[in-house]
Amino acid sequence: MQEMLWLLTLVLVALLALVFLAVISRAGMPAASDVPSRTGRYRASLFWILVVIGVVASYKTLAQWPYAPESRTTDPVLVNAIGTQWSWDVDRTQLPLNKPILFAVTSRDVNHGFGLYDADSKLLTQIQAMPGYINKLYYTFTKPGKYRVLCLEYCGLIHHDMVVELTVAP
Ligand SMILES: [Cu+2]
Repeated sequence: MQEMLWLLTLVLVALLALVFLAVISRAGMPAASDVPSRTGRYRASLFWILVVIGVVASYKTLAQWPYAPESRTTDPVLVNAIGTQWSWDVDRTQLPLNKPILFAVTSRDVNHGFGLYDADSKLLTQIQAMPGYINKLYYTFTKPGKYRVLCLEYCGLIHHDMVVELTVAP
């Protein structure tokens, strides 16, 4: 398998090199045709349509990223969370409803991923837990119930055991 992939890579690299050589050999020649074609006429408008589609699609999809803007947050409830191989040390697991929470996240050893999940195991938000840094994650719970913090970054043998349960109540 490895051999076959290596040969395939060599063949593709050789083909790419041929394309480059063909382009280089034609450099400096006059353009094949300057007669405006149908696509040529609409090229500028097509370009701008693509730009608009790209901007709208980016805005729509990026807006769904699970990051709460810090500027909306006033007087948050502080929760310190420390990742260690292989557990979370969270100083507060009973959390209030509809109040901004500031998770101050760090690590004692290696990088971990602080992932906040709801009862249906849907990822709500996440941040890196890094030794030597305190990363701030703001989140406001709008539904009461059980939530879980899981490690999102593989950090060793018992990585899957890094779970802590949070309870949100009014
Ligand atoms: Cu971890």
